[in-house]
Amino acid sequence: FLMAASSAALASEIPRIVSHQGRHALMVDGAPFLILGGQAHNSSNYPQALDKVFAAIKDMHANTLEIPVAWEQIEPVEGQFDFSYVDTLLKQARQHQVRLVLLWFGTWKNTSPSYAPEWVKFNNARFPRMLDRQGKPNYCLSPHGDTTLRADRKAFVRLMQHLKQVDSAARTIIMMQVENEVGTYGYARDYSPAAEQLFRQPVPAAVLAHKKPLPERPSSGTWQQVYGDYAEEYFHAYAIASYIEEIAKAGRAVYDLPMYVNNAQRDSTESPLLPWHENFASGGPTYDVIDIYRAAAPHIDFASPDIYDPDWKKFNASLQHFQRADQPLMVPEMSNGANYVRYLWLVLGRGAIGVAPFGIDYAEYSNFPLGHKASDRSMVAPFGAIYAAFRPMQRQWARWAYEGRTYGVAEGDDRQPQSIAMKGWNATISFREWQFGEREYFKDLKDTPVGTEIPNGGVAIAQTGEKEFIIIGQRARVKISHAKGEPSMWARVEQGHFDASGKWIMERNWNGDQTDYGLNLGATPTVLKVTLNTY
Ligand code: N0T
Repeated sequence: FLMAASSAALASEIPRIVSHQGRHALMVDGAPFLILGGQAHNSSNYPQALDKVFAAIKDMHANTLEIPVAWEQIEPVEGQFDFSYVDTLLKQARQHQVRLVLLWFGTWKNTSPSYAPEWVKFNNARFPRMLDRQGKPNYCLSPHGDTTLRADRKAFVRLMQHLKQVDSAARTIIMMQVENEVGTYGYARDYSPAAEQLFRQPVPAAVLAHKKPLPERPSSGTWQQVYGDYAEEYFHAYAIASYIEEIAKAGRAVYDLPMYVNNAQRDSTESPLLPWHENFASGGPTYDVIDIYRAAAPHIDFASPDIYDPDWKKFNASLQHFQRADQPLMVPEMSNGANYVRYLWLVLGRGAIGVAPFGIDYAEYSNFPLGHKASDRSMVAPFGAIYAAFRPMQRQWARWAYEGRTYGVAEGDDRQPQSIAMKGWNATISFREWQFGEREYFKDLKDTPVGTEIPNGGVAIAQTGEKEFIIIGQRARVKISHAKGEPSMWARVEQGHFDASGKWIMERNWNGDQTDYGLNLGATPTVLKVTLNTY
């Protein structure tokens, strides 16, 4: 009886982010949870559109749906709120046993006020747009508009009040994204009189504490004095982050769900890092200003990258930038293209709290060339095969990630082998190998394995013991050797899965051809429980 009572108490625990020694976990129902997510299209936030969303989410074996809630739909008339869509969404998500991450499309959706109600987006007098250097309004609402902030905050608070009322028991909603891909295209900052006045003030101490002044610059002073050519971007980031903080803080005071922001990135490999030059949305949470967001928005748990560049080096660099001791890594959007499937192994292996390809939705829309040309099952299935393998052990995986036991690789654009240094052991992952033999045995063989035309291999490894590993992957060869060079061999290589109670169920034991040339994972994502020993 006591155990039943305590697990019931745990089941209604509110989701939250926990951190320990620079690693992080998203706690859902009292235990680490791995978001195997998919994001719906932008206009699927209506009851009639949900069937096509949930059908795709189901085929994907996703455990979480990310979907917008638009300001224009919950407050179409000022002061009159309508949560009927949210209620339908919740009901269907529960029927499908899928959790929700709600995306608040408020003042900014990809920098634009398109999702703000009409009474907001066409009233420049009440809800000021940013002004350019000539004093002309541009498309983007100003982060210095107090009335805009108060109106957005009021709507968001009403939403959180409603969510608290209808979801405190079930906890179907596990996280909130506040706004979407904020920043401003084409302008470094607002040049309105209010903004000008603030730009000439000293940089706030909280910012200075997080974001170092440029070399050979004064340690305090105005934005220009401290940050030079970067001042305008940093100032605008601070303004937007502070605005978002007010919204998140007020929302969390009502219902304290984890909250985050997402980012349409700048080039993650640009070196040296150049000042903003119209090459990305200024003021958004790009990696170079995460510190400013940390300083200005303590009620935002993390900033996260939306990844739409398939370049392997850039993808890796993005993850490195956003995975930090002071915030968890999550990829709330990445392209649903076939050349991104491999990145699930990398993201999940690196210990992210979650990932969600974008456009997991059978609405007939394709954002090609960002994403897949198709919008049917053929787009979803490759992601779904991986989620299906992870899903039975998502709780274990999230815990291993929190404990720092996990590693991941995605096949590179160069198709070359990669190595992973684990505790006491090194893994080498190679791609496009035949499953039998070593390359040098068959030097003249020109054939390449079927299904490897594009880079689509990957592996994630959890080191679950001193000599024990859970290996999950596809289209890759894994070899593990002792870090200090002692001779070793496989003790056991069990293929299997975890059952609902978390018990390992062996399906077969790999040996002979299946282990003599490394562990050759095929096209179907496979889970292995591996032990090695030295002799
Ligand atoms: C994303 C999505 C949706 C040349 C694009 C990515 C989503 C938003 N924006 O389908 O609109 O709501 O967050 C912008 C990426 C631009 C990259 C251009 C590369």
